[in-house]
Amino acid sequence: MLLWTTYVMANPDGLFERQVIGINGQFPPPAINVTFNDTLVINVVNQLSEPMRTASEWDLLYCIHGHHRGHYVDGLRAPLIVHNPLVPQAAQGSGGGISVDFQPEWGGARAPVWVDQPTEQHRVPGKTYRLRIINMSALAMFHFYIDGHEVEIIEVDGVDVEWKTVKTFPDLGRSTNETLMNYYVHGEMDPVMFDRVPEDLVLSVRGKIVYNASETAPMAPVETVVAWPSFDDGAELVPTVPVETTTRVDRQFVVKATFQLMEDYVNRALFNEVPYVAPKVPSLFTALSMGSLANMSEVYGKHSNPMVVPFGAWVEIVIDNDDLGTHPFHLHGHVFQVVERTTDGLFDPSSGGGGGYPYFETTNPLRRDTVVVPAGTSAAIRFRALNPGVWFFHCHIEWHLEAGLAMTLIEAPEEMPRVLRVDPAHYEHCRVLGIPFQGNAAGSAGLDMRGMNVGPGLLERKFRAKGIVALMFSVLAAVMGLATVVWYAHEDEAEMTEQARQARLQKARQE
Ligand SMILES: [Cu+2]
Repeated sequence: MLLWTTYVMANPDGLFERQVIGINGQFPPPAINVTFNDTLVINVVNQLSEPMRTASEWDLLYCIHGHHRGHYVDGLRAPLIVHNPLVPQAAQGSGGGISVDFQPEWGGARAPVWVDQPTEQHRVPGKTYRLRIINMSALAMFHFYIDGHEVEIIEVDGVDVEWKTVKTFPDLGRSTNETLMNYYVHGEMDPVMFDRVPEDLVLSVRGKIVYNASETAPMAPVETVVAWPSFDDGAELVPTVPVETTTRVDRQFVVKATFQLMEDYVNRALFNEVPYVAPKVPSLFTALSMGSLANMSEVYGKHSNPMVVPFGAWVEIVIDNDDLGTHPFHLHGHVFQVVERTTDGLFDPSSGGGGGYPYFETTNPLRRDTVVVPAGTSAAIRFRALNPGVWFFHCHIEWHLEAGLAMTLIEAPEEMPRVLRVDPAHYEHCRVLGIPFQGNAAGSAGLDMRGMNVGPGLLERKFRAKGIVALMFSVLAAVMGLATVVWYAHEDEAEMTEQARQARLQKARQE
C-alpha cells in the first residue's frame, strides 16, 4: 500500500478552511481495510515540508497515526480495520464506522464533528449492526449513545470481550419492524479536561439512524443524560479468550504522572518528575549499537524516561495519576493486562499484597492497549516481555504527550541485534535529517552522557537554589527571594495554567 502524505485545505469543523494533513490528497484520511493474517506493508511518501513519524496500533479496530510534533492533530490519523473472515458478515452489519473528533485549538473551533462517516446511516430494523468507534480527538473524551437502542460492547482495543450491555431502555427496546421512527446517535463531548469551557462551545454532535426514509418519518424522543454513569472496564469486561497470566512479576516500575510548572515557566507533564525529551540518538539505535551496555538504563539518558526489561520477564507498570485530570495511558507494541486499579488514592507499597491493593482479577484480566486512569488513582498493567524493541509509553492526549508525559520501554535489548533488521533507508533518513544513529543518548561511547538532551528542571528547585545563594550574600536579598516565592505561591493557579497554555500556543505558532 502506498500512501502519499500531502497538505490539503479542509474545513474540518465547519468554521473556516485551514491547512491539514491528508493522504493521497484526501481529508480526512480514508480508513485502511485489511483481512486477518494479511501482512500490511505501508510505504509512505512524505510530501510535507517537514519530517514525519508514524506509529500504528493493530486492533481489530485500530488507529494509525503520527505523533511527531502534533501531526496527529493536523489530521495524520486514520482508522485501520482488520476484518476477520471467521466473523459472519451479518454480525459485521454493513460495517458502519464512526470517528468523533474535536479540535479545541483549531483556531476557535467550537463544535465536535463526525469525521469519516455520513451523519445519516440507513439501517434495516431488527438487524444487529457492528459500529466501530474511534475517538480521534486530541484532548476531549466523548460519551456515545443511541436513542432508543441497546448498545453492547463486544470488542475493546482489538480484544473480543463477552457482550456487555451498557445501555438499555426497555420502554423503547431494540429497533423493531413496528417502529419506523428514526433515531439520533449522540456524541457528547465531556468538557472535564478543559481548564475553561468557552461559553459558545457546542458539546454535542448528532448523527441519525434512518429506518424510514420518508420525509415525514418521526424522530424518536431525544434522550438526555444528566449524569454519566461510571464504568470500570477492567471490572466489567471479560475477554472471550483467556491468555497466560502470572501472580509474580520480575520487574515492577512505579511511575507517577504529574503536571508541574518548570523553571522555564511552562507547565509540563512529568513521569517521576522528568518531562520526556527525545534523546539525540533515537533509543532504538542506542540499543542496537551499545553492545553489552544496552541493558543499562543510563545509556538511554534520564530524560527519555527509560524502562529496560530483559526478554521473557513479566513486567508490571503501576501508574499513579497524581494529577487533577483523567489520563489515557497507552503502550505501543503490546496488549497488556489491566490487573489492578484503585478507586481512591495512589499506589501504596506498604499496604502489602501483590501491588499494594487487592487484585480484582488475575485469571482472565481485561487486555487493552490503553488504560484510563482517573485523577488521584492508580492502575497496574502487566505484560510479558516477548517483543524486542523500543516502545513508547505515553498519555494518549496529544497535548499531554507534547508536554512530556511519556516514557520509553526498552524491551529485550540483548535480543535486538539478532531479531531486528533496520531498513537502510532509516539510516539514510537520519543522515539527511542530521540525526546521529550510534552511541548512547548523547551520541557518545560508554557512559559519557555529556551533551545529552535535557529538559527544564522543576521551578521549585530553582527557587530553592536561588534562596541558598541569596542567604549567602545578604539577608535583605533573601527576604526578597522569599517574597518572590510567596508571590508565586499566591498567584491564581488557573491563571498560571492559562499562562502556560498561552505560552504553549505561542511556541506552537512559532515552530
Ligand atoms: Cu494526559
